Amino acid sequence: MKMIWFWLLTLLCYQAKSAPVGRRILVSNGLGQTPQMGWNSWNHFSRHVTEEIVRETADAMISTGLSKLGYEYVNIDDCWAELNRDDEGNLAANASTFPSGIKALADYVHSKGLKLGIYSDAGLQTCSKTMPGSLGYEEQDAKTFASWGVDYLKYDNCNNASKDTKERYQNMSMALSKVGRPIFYSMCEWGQENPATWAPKIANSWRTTGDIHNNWESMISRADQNDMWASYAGPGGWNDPDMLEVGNGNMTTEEYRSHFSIWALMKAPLLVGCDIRSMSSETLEILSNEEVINVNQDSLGSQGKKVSKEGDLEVWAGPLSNGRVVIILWNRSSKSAFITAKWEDIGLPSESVVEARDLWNHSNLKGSLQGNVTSSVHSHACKMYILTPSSS
Ligand SMILES: *[C@@H]1O[C@H](CO)[C@@H](O)[C@H](O)[C@H]1NC(C)=O
Ligand SMILES: *[C@@H]1O[C@H](CO)[C@@H](O)[C@H](O)[C@H]1NC(C)=O
Ligand SMILES: *[C@@H]1O[C@H](CO)[C@@H](O)[C@H](O)[C@H]1NC(C)=O
Ligand SMILES: *[C@@H]1O[C@H](CO)[C@@H](O)[C@H](O)[C@H]1NC(C)=O
Ligand SMILES: *[C@@H]1O[C@H](CO)[C@@H](O)[C@H](O)[C@H]1NC(C)=O
Ligand SMILES: CC(=O)N[C@H]1CO[C@H](CO)[C@@H](O)[C@@H]1O
Repeated sequence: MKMIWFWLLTLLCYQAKSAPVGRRILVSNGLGQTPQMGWNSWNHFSRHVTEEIVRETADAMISTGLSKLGYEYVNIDDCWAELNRDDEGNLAANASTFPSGIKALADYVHSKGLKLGIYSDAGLQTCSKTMPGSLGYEEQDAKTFASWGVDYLKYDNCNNASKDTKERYQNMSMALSKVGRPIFYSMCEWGQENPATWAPKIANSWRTTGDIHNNWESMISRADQNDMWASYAGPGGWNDPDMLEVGNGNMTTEEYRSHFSIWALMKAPLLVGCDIRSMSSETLEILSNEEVINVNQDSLGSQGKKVSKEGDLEVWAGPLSNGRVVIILWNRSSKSAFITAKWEDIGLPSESVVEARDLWNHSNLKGSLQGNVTSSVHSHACKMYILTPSSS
């Protein structure tokens, strides 16, 4: 009997590793059919999140129109709880920053038609060390989250007590599966043990990188690290190069546009990391580009990749539903340049004739194209097109 289980597990693992998208073995909560969209407190508020910020952010998701575009999760990151568990061993919200408690906050967020996310850690304490982790308390904490009406768990990797990583993440996955409420499971293991190869069975997304920082170098390095795992992503489970920095003010508008475009093409979670209560119109314009969001949320769920590179000139591409292809021409150098995408590099037959749609200019290129497309691209900027094969 033991032998049969061993065999079955080996077979499942092997299939998960080698199976193409569509036959992957997936976590059974049914969530994440497209990459998750929403907001998270960390990139802007760090340790200073409060229930007031979360409530006002939910309001702003509606008033800015972001919720209509698919942004739905409002996620609290680290530092929401008291340092110690209560008398019954339950996590308790910080009485001064979350005086109404998480249940009341979840009710409020739900009343807006949005979903509430929370944070914990697969260790003894969270990364800030101001609150307990869930290691050894997986079932109790999962039940607590469900009883509060939580819809999403980001699960960090600090203070691990030298316990096996896969087991730590798997135990929370099993605990979540037992609470009778679908809870999106976002693993934040920083890509240390190549989670793309084992996480699809237990989670809806998994970080492939360490934390992003609000600068160009950090952003492009997260994109490159995430790119390596493209073939493991698909409906139900996504690679996560970390949350968006768009709107946090240390990159240029063109750089933030590139950041958002590449995240969308990579089928990365689109979790806004700025203060949406007071964002600029430029930030809102980037975050609410519906044509780019549609690429991210495309039903095919295939992660686009870097397909060619000459120095700092890069072409990224990926298939979309209905035989379309999305491409990004990305100039990472310090001067503007012409960049060419060749059909042979982006998965189109050489004889294909296509129409091209510019997703940032919201216009169609004149005429049809065959063999390649070329455009001038400013320093650190990108051009993003959808190519649609002509019907004849
Ligand atoms: C709870 O919030 C207060 C007010 O911000 C803060 O001083 C305190 O350190 C927090 N407690 C924990 C355990 O983080
Ligand atoms: C636990 O954390 C330490 C320190 O960050 C790290 O060196 C070690 O690899 C981790 N072990 C596991 C099993 O995750
Ligand atoms: C995972 O859960 C099992 C069953 O409760 C337990 O025996 C094991 O120690 C847990 N593993 C870790 C790393 O906590
Ligand atoms: C802002 O960007 C600069 C240049 O890329 C970088 O050196 C700096 O660390 C960034 N600041 C923050 C807060 O990320
Ligand atoms: C944007 O589209 C218009 C046509 O709608 C075109 O005239 C213009 O050149 C385009 N600009 C860029 C930068 O592609
Ligand atoms: C013309 C020019 O300087 N373009 C830059 C954009 O990227 C290319 C690709 O390597 C660089 O060669 C150029 O420096």
